[in-house]
Amino acid sequence: MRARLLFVGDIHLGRAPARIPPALEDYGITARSCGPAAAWEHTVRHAVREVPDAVVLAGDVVESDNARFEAYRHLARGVEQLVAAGIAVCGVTGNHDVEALPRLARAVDAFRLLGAHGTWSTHTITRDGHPLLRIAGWSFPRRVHPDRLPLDTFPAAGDVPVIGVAHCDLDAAESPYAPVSRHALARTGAAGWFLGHVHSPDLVPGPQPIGYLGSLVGLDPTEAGRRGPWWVEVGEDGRITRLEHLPLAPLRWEAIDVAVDADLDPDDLLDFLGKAVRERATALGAEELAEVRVLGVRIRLAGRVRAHRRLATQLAELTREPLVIPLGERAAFLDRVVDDTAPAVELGALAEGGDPLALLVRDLLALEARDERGVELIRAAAGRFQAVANRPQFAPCGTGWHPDDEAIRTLLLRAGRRALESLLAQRAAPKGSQA
Ligand SMILES: [Mn+2]
Repeated sequence: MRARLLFVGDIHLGRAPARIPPALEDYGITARSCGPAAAWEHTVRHAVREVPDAVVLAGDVVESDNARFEAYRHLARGVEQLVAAGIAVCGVTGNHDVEALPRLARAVDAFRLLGAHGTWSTHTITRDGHPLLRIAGWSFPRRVHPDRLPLDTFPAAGDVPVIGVAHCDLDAAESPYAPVSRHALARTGAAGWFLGHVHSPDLVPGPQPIGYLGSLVGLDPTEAGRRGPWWVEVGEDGRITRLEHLPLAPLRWEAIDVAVDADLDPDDLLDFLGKAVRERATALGAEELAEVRVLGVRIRLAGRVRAHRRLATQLAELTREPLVIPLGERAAFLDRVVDDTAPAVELGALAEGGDPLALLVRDLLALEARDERGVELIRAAAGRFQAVANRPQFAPCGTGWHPDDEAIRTLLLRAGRRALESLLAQRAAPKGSQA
């Protein structure tokens, strides 16, 4: 084998993961203790145990150039531990750490900053003085870089194979963050490309892996699924022979879709949600969760429920405070429960006539069927949403709100079903037959 490497994506040391409930403190867990610093510690510990030829950082290692001193100290200490274990450490800057990472390189002698000033440079893995593999990196020279990643100067493979590392925006030509196409990266002839910037990991094993390493730990509920560094092995033929995503993050986010039975009793909701979380933990398995201290879960409930109205009330009641669910030596919490359930009524029968209920039902059916009328409703709503989002008082919020058609459809269905139930309840009130 030519080389064993550990690649690390966006760490963002100095940022605390969002939405960690204070109630977890009873389990000894805080946003800080399960965040980037802890994920970095797990990564360093793993590397010291396995002793790869190099640990390679793909940028956005620290959250910002003026990140608290503590973030910088965590980073420097980890690098020193790696170097003391005989492991080379190199990396490139991302858009978040254009100054902080070069500062680290000046302070910690053994840390090799690759691609300073936007010019490619390489770290060479050697054995008995012979070069075996080069890691070629490019660093963000400034916080934004609307020009393409400069591949025309990429140091292509010569005597030994090359692996590329950069912080960049794949297949997003208009991006201000060093845009580059996957195709252009493939043409460099590198054995693989390991990238920072986008926080969803998307590398897959193959003859020439190219993709994002992802965040080292999920920084908010949208960063769901496995998180951690990537173990990479390069064979004698210069090809990548092993590519493995190691689940070393102490915090893991999961998004779960749960189909609800029509007979669900809202009084059993707490047990029902707890069961869904425990089932997910079991499905993930002990190995996948070995390093996970806390599991943050979003649940989406779907299906038709007879006691739908009571379910909605119960849900609002239950989720006022985040629910913490003990899971052996770790804890899970419900970050949010999204209620996409619908009342168990036969809509077709209610669609006749010209009363408000029938009009509403016809719109709901149109949205469900995504027919011409449904599309028209989505278009109309999109215009209304946009008008609100464009109001000047929302300008400080930044890039604006641009929901896609499917998101608008979901919002309309949710609101429409709620209105439907209110109308049904009013109609049925004298008989008291509605849940
Ligand atoms: Mn990042």
